[in-house]
Amino acid sequence: MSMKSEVEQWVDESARLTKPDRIYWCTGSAEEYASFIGSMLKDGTLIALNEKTYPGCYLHRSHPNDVARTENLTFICTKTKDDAGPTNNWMSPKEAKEKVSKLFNDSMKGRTMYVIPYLMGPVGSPFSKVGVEVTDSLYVVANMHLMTRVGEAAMEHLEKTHEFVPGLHSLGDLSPERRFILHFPEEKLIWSIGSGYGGNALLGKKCFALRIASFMAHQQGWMAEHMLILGLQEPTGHVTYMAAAFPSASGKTNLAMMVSTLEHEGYKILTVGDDIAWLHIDEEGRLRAINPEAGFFGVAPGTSVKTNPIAMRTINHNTIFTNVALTPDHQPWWEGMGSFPPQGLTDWLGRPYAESAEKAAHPNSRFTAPAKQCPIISPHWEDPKGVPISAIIFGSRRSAVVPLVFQAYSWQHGVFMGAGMGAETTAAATGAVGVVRRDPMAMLPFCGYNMGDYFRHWLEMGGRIRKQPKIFRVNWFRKDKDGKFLWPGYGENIRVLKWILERVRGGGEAGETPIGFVPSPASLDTGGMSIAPEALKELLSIDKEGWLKGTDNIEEAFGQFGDRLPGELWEEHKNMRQRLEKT
Ligand code: SAT
Ligand code: MN
Repeated sequence: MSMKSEVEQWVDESARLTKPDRIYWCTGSAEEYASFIGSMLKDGTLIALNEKTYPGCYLHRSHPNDVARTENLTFICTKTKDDAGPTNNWMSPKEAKEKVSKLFNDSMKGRTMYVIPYLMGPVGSPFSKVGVEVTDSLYVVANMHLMTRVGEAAMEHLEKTHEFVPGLHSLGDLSPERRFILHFPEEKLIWSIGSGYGGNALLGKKCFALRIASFMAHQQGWMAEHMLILGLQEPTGHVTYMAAAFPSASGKTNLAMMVSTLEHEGYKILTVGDDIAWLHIDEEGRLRAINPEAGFFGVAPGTSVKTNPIAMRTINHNTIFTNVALTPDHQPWWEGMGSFPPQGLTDWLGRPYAESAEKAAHPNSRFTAPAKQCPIISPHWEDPKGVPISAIIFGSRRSAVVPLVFQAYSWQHGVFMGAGMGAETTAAATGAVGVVRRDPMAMLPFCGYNMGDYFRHWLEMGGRIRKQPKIFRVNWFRKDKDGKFLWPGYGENIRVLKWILERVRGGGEAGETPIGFVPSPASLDTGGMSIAPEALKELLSIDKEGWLKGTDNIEEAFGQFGDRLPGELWEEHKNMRQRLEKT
């Protein structure tokens, strides 16, 4: 059977279940996109933005109960619960299908089913993979157009690789009671119903490119990670690539598009990706990364000409905004955009904005924009081979304890550092914000299998990589006792990347501490920036009590995995505690 007919067969099967009135096969063309936008403008799904200042831009207001990923309704449906592991919600494949097929039954009656063949990864790359999403949401289709490569590119890749990941999506009735995001990694299948929001509904993103892909990567000897990819260009013109894992809504897009404050010295950033990296080992034993996505689905609030001018230039044309506020002259507006809320502002719910009210834009409001619009996109962002990675960075929001930057002693120590990472929660998922939880490698909500096995996979990959990237931990978010950020962040983060670059080269000064190599204040290039010496000292200080408490939290988190946690990580844990107790 041809691959086309295999896809057709699965589409037929999905249609028998959901009973759409019509089936439409997406081609991915610009005309198709324009006609979908036209229908959504007509039925009110989209509002056109100011044609002069935001040409080709639209606003979508999602259902008020459907504004973020819902981790409590997200399941990994492996045959055994142990294979999903203690950090994932689990349902048996049989139970999941029985329960949720009832919800899919007739769910597309009166609607059109759109079939979206899409490619994750550059055209012609041996690492790219095909997905086919069927959905009854035109908003999802339009976003997939921006975030992936839809149509011909996918079908051609499919004929060569004979493999696709099917994803069935329906809005259902948008009720959280009947919302399920299900992954069947063993059969490489995704089912999602009851949500139209980003990570729940654009199935190429978190569902495929992270949860299903991480499972495949474990089987096949590569890695799918929640990482941005950037190139750091230095005065000689040489570019060093780094991959950095941060939880959602913790500044990955800002870091990936940073305008360096050392640009006058010749240090600048090139963007390869802002959210996901697929990493493979090449013939020379180097780790190489591709960005599987073709667009950015970034957090709007806090994005401004000051914090991320590159994003502002990326998203002022051909962009879909979701749940931002609207000015009377139809421009998007959000908190932290750098202007006061204008008179006559409409909030994300479509109500007149009152100063007294909560936020005008939802804290997790988003922009969807094509990556090729980014003014500093790397010339290699679509290189089929990917870019060679010299440094891996783990970061998260931590208002205390964790220094600005430090380096792991070894790959194994770096895996321990990532595995034990604590992070303050954000608005990207429903639930409390600002609570510290363990978020290993920023993958807690995205690992499609037992995280104990995932840590083992990281260790094994390290053994196979001959030219190992150096591993670092960063924290831009440490605060002083008055609750003020100690580090200015944004473009000044280049100074931290510069130290990382020096360390990669075998230079850069650092002291051995219980937690790793920490730079002395003098070894960070702070020339021309205003930072108080005391602030810098505090940023690089080791809070012994805080770290000892952290090791207790890590012990508890590791304990959940029982004998699936690699002994090497317990060893690292023991060593760190001993080093801390000795100081
Ligand atoms: O999950 S999304 O892809 O919608 C965004 C995020 O939370 O990282
Ligand atoms: Mn993300």
